[in-house]
Amino acid sequence: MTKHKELNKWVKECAELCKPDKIVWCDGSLEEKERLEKLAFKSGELIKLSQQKLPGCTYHRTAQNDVARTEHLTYICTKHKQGAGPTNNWLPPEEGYRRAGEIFKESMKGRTMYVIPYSMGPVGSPFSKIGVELTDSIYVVLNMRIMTRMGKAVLDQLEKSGGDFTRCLHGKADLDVDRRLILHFPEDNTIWSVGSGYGGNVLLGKKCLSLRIGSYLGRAEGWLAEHMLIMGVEEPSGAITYIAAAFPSACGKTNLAMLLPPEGLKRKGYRIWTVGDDIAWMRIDTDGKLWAVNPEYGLFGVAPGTNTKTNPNIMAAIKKGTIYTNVLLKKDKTVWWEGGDPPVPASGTNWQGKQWKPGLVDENRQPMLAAHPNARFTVPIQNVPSVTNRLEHHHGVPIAAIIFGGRRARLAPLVYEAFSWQHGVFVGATMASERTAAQFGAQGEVRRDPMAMLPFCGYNMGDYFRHWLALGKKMVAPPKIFNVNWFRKDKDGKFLWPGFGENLRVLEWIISRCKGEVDAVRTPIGCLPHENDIDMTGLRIPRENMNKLLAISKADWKEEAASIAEFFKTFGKDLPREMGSELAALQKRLR
Ligand code: OXD
Ligand code: MN
Repeated sequence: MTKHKELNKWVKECAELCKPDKIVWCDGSLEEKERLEKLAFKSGELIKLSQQKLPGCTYHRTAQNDVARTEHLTYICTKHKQGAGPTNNWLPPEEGYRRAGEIFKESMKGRTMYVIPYSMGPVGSPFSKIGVELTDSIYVVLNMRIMTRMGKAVLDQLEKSGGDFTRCLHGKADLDVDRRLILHFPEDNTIWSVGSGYGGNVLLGKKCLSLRIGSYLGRAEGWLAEHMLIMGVEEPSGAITYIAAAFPSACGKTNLAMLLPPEGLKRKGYRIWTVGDDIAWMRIDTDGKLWAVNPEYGLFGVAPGTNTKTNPNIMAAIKKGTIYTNVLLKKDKTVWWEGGDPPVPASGTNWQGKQWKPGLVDENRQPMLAAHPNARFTVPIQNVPSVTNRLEHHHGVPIAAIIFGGRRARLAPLVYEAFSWQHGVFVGATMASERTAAQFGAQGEVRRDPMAMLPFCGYNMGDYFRHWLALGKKMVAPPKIFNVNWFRKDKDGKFLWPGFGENLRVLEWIISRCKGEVDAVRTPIGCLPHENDIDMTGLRIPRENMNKLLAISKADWKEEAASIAEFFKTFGKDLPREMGSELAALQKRLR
C-alpha cells in the first residue's frame, strides 16, 4: 500500500485482472534480496553459484522459446496508426488491452505479484522518470534491482511528488510464444508485457520505458531517448571528451564503453570512463549544448565472446553480484560461454539444461552450444572498474561527438564524419546492419536500423527524424556526427580491423576532429581521415588493409543510395523533406 492514490488504484485493478494470491511491495533492501533468492533457489528459478568464486552471483535459464526480444510481438498502441508510423507494429489501444487482457486474466493465480517502484535516472532528479512494474517473476525483481534504482526511496519520491509514473504490468503467464505480447501505450504512459521471461521483453525500465516510452516523452518534452553508449576519453591533462554512440544490439557497445587503451597507445596516457553501455537520455542544457545521462543502473550484456582480452573491465565486474542467464553451468558452480576465458571446460550443463562437452552435436548435427548466443549477465554498473563518478549527476556529461555504426561486411569505411548536423541525421537515419542474436529472426541479414532505434522508437520514425533535425537547430554547437564500421571484411571473409581496444585509434581521430586539430579528406559520403592521421603505432596490420578499410566504391555507394531511396519510400509523406534533399545531394556527389 502507498499514500499515492493513483498507484493504489492501478495496483488494485491489475490484481483484479491477474488474481495473484499475494501482493508484495518491494523495498529494495538486502534482506528482501536474500529472501527472494531463497525462494527462487527453492523453486529452481535460480541456482546459487559458488559463493567462494563468484560471491553474490546466481544463475538462471529462460524457457527455450524465450531467449531474445520478440520484435514481431512488440507493438505501439496509439489511437491512430499514423502515431506508430511505418516501422512499428501497431494495434489500437482497446484491441491491445483486450488481447493481452485475455492472457493476463487470472494468470497469477497461485503466484505472488511484486510491486517494483523504480527510477530511471537518479532518484529525485528533475530529468528522471519513475515507473512501477508489477510482475510475477522473482527473476525480474532481482534484475530490476540491478538495472534500476528501485524500492523505498523511489516510492517515497513518488508519494512526495504525487506525480505520474509509467504503469508497467508484466506477467509470465504460460511462457507460450503464441500468447506473448509486448505492448506500449504511450498515450496512457503504460506498458503491458505478457508471456515472456526474457530480459529485453520484461525488464520494463530498459527498452520499453527508457527507449519506447522515453522517445515518445522526449519528443513531447524536447529531448532525446537514444540507444547509445556514453563514454569519456580522458587525456593526461585531465580533459575528458564525452562521446555517445549508437550501434544495433550485440554490436559491441558494452565493449566500446569500457575499452582499455591498446599497447601501442599506452604511452599517450588515455583513460576511459564508462557512463553507460546501452541507453542515453540527451537534452540541451543551459549552455545550449547537448548533455547526456544514462538512466540505467546496471548492464545487461551479451556473454558469448566476452573474455579478459576483449573486455577486461567487464570480466572484473561480473565476478560478484551478477545474475547469469543461459550460459554454461560448470560442475564447480561457476560459468562459461563460447568465446569466454580459457580453458574450455571438459563438461557442464548447457543453457538448455543438457549435459554438454566440447565436440557434441545437436539433433540438427550442429555443434551443441554451451551458452545461448544471446546469453547474458546482469551486473551493477558500480562493479565496473571504469565507471564514471558522474553517474548521479543529474546534468550528466556534455557530448562532443555522436557516433553511428553498424555491422557491415562491405561498403562502409572504418570511419567518416558527416558534413553537418543535418547530413549526420541522414547518416544515422540510413544506418544498416547485419542481424545478430539479440533479435529473433534470420541472422546475418542486412536491415536498415535508423540510429539503432528501429526496434525501440515509440512513435512515427518520420517524426523522430524531424525531432532530431529540430533539436540540431536549437543547439549552439551541436555535437559532430560520425559513422564507424568495425566489421568490414576482406574477400575471404576475414575482418580487416582488429576492433576492441584498438578502436581507440579511431576515437582519437574523432576527438581531434572535434577539437579542430586535423583536417580530413572530403569524399562523396563524408570526411575521411588522411592516411597518416590514424595513429597505428604498435598495430601490425598490412598497409593494404588500411587502404581497404578507408576505400569508397562509387558503384557500391550508388547501389546503396538506390536502396536508401527504396527505404525512404516506406515513410511516404512522413519523411522530412531534408532527408530527401540529403539523399539527392549524395546522389549528385556520387555522379
Ligand atoms: C539489449 C538489446 O539487450 O539491444 O541491449 O537487445
Ligand atoms: Mn541495446
